[in-house]
Amino acid sequence: MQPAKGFFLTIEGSEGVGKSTALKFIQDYLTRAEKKFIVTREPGGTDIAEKIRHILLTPNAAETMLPETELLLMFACRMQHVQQVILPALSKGLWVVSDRFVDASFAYQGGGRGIDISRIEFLEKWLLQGLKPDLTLLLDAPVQIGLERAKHRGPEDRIEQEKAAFFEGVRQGYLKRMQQDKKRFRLIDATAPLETVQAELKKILDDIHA
Ligand code: Z5A
Repeated sequence: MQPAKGFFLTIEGSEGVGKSTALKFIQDYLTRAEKKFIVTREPGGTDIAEKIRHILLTPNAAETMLPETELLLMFACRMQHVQQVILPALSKGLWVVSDRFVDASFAYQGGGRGIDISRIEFLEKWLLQGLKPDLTLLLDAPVQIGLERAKHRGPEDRIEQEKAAFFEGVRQGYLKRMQQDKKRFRLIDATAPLETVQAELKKILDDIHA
């Protein structure tokens, strides 16, 4: 499943680290650079995947979603997303910029929920068959800073309602995943002022672009 063309860029990080803000910056950069690109997200990115996203993120007082259900639904979304959106775009030579991808399952369902990593690796191997982002930007900040920033948004979704300990597991899950694939990841200090974060993003993009 390894496409020959295009560039696959993913943005990851725990709650409130500034992914959406970074994504907007990257989008503006690529537009100015006259790159052909699409911006997409997980969970979501296709009609079916967006419907599953709704199930995943809507709080449900009547029934608790099991961690395994959550993991499998994340991969169900991903399968649709990869086949319907990511691979076709990469094969046309486009940049694909995705707000989260498979690393989020290792961080949230692995680090956060405590699902054995080998189970997630099995799904990754089976369903993605070697597809990996060319570059993953990991925005990292201590959990309290992220939660503080996220406070100022609207009502919390089902996963956002989790406690700080869950997000600490998520953060550690991301850092562990990065250690296993250092060449693919770029760690960005999300506690830095916005201008510093954006200057770093610009430098990374300039380097790819060069
Ligand atoms: N999930 C999962 O569990 N497993 C999976 O496999 C996948 C996903 C793929 C949906 O993700 C949920 O699905 C998510 C993970 C889970 N659950 N959670 N939590 P999402 O990406 O749609 O939602 P999100 O994580 O809640 O991200 P977000 O809403 O996009 O937040 P953000 O992008 O990180 O933050 P932001 O809105 O850009 O920034 C927050 C605030 O901080 C905002 O006011 C900014 O102006 C401010 N900000 C940003 N940067 C800075 C700096 N540098 N300094 C100061 N202030 C800043």
